[in-house]
Order: sequence, then C-alpha cells, then structure tokens
Amino acid sequence: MKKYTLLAVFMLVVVATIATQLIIEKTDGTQHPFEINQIQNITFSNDVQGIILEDDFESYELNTFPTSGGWSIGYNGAGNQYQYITDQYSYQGSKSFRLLGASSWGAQMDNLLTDTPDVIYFEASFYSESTSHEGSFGLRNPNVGTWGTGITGVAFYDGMISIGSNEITEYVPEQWYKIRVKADLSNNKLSGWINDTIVLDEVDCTYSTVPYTHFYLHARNDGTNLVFFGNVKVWTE
Ligand SMILES: [Ca+2]
Repeated sequence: MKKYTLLAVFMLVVVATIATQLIIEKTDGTQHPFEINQIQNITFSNDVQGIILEDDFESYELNTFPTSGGWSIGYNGAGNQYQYITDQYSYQGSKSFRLLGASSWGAQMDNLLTDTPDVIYFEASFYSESTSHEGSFGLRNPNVGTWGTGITGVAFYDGMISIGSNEITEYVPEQWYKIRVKADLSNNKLSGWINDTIVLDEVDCTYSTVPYTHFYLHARNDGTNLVFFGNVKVWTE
C-alpha cells in the first residue's frame, strides 16, 4: 500500500508541475509575473505567494482617478479633483499617479490588499517637486485609530528619506527614487533598498500590533507640493 501511496503523491507532483509549466507558456509574451523558481515554490508550498498588488498607472485615462485599480480616497488633500493620473512625469511608461496635499489635510490613497502575510515586500517609485511637504507610502490599517494606524512605510520628509523609523539619506527633488522594503512582522526585522542598493539589512523593528489591511500612498498635510508615484508593487517571497 505504501508504495502506491508514494506513487500517487509522485504523480500529483508531476501533474502539478506540468500544469504550472503550461500556465507559464500561456502567459509568456503577455505577462510573466513570476520567475520559474517562484512558480516552483508555489507548487510545493501551502503558502499563498506572489504578487499581491501591482500598478504602473499606465492603464488609466489621463486626468482620471484610478478607481478600477482598487484605489480609494482615504483623505482627499487639496480636493478630490487634484488627485489623478498624469503624464507630467513618469518613472516607466508615460504616466504616474499625482497627489496634492493641503495644510492640515493630507492626500491619502488606500488600496485593500487581498493577502496580508507576515513577511511582505513593497516598493514604489516616488518623485517630488520640492523637499518640502512631500509624502510617504507603506502598510496601514485605515479602520483602526482616529486617523488610521500606520504599520511601516517609507517617508520623504524635508529632503530626507526614512524607512520605518530609520533616517537613511538626503535626496534631491525632481528626480525619481525607487524604494523597496521587506517587512518581517513575525521576527520584527526590516530591510530596505534605495534604487536597488540595500540600505537596511534585517534591522530590528517594532511593528504595531494592529494588523495591516491596506497599502497606501500619501502626500503630506503640512503644505502644498505636488508628488508623483510611479510603479507600485506589493508581493511575498
Ligand atoms: Ca508609469
């Protein structure tokens, strides 16, 4: 009996592998969301893995709000009509998501995540016209606390880039920066990359005990300045 059980498991793995390869072939040339080794991880693991949210803002009409991508207005900054897709600047392609805050009222866009694993990566490219009243992005729960609860994120503030509570480096305006974060909530570790260079390597981090539910983009609430978000991605290992 044991021999047949082993044979059955082996056949299941073979079938799952073939099926996976068919999916890769089908999506090849249009979209190729995973590397081969990540696909194999999916085949042999019970964890839900892969891309949770990805947006390059190319699929929307200019001057519209990207509702169809799952974005919603948490706080409307200078007003709903000032938050929209633009081709004024772009990180890749021709479009980006433009946000405008106002004094005492930030512009915050939330996107509900379909999966919230304990080890999560997120990144965004960010462009600011000045080093005043900039913005941030990251993980949060907009439904806990008076103004929601931030879990961890990246901030551009007064000409400085911070990841979590760590001030990393000065930056210059009118230039794109791509910041990636790996948040390990189960082991209280945080890693960060600026333009693909690692700047934080598994440093200690105390996260909020509030569970995160959303990815957010934010333009600050202490003045008026245009900020732009290019490619956005949230994923797991
Ligand atoms: Ca774009």
